[in-house]
Amino acid sequence: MTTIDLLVTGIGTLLTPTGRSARTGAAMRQLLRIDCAAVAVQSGVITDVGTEQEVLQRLQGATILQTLDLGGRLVTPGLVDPHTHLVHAGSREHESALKRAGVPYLEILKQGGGILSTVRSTRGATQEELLAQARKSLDEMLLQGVTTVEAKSGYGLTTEDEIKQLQVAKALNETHEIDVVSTFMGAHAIPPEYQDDPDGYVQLIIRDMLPKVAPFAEFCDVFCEKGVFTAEQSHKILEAARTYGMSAKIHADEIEALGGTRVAGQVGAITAEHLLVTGDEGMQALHEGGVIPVLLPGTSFNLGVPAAPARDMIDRFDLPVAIATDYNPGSCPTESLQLIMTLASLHLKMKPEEILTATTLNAACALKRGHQIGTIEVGKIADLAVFDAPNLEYIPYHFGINHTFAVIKKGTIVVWEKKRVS
Ligand code: IZC
Ligand code: ZN
Repeated sequence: MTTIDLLVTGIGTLLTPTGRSARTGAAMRQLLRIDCAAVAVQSGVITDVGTEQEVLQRLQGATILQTLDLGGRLVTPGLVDPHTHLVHAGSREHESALKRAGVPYLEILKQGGGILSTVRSTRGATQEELLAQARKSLDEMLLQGVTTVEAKSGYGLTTEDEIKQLQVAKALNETHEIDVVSTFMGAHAIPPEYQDDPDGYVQLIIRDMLPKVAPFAEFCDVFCEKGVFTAEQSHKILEAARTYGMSAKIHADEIEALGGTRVAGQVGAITAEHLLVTGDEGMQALHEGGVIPVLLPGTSFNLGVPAAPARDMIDRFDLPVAIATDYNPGSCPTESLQLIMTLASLHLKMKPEEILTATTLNAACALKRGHQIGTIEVGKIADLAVFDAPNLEYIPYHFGINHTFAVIKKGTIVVWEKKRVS
């Protein structure tokens, strides 16, 4: 006889993209909508989805261990945040006055601040301190309905300190409700010790870091940017990372377009991220390379620069856009994916359905997890976000507050009435 661990009923409206691969262009707007829905879960996996009537009919005779009535609320897949710099020490509010005075992001970095300021704090922190700070951020994210997060290293910039960050991400993945996916980003800045020998640092990454971090990281990312890593250096690092089994990601075209989108295609990168100044040629390269653009509208908002050309990516280049917070202590100090959804609406001009796909299925595919999460379908992991909102459009529209009422992670209720219950 069938045993159902959790039967979720009273779903006013269930909204989800469908499938296992990223939705491109106009298909980003195609959602499955079921009113008066129910979802059945067994061992953390979705075993049935449909109208409440259909599901109850199919479950006749089954043993149902727990029923949860959502009182007519809106349900989507658990949100996925596919670009964060989660593990770090300290913060950078002391640079706010410089920014207000018009000193550009790359100039602050050149003067030894920015990323390098966070590198100093992170090198000086213990694993316990890093863990405590990152855990607080994950707690915030979970309350917002986020069930999977990517975490990049890149504030250590020595083999030992990069491993320290990655070990913290691993420990969080093992102990926190949120799934944490690790990316090695030793190529985030040139450390002070290599200021006069950037190629020497690239060699250190390739020869020493990559083999040692490989067991801790699924992805390798490079900040391809003026004064940071060139397209050629990025290409070398990402090619080498692939030989250690890491998939490629690249920070491309954040401030200047150096050809990172081309590199993404050449190395078979899963994603290219930021893309604030990407032109037609870059978008074509992403299209031809099958690369997912991960857009970060919180960063352009906070840096006071124009947002990424999301409409061109969706309408003209048929790309599968994903969006993320870019949570980090400098260019985007927020854990709030719901604020980012608002910015995606206001600045990227994305439609509510596109925003949902970009923060669920496409974000899951940006982490190579489209077969496991990102939609509410039979066979996928039961990660659900429950919103106190009359409709999907309301979530980005009514901004600056948390609309998440409940969160179900792997079939377990972890947030209820906006509070942690796990
Ligand atoms: O700490 O500034 N862009 N890396 C590349 C960042 C932003 C994070 C930071
Ligand atoms: Zn980033």
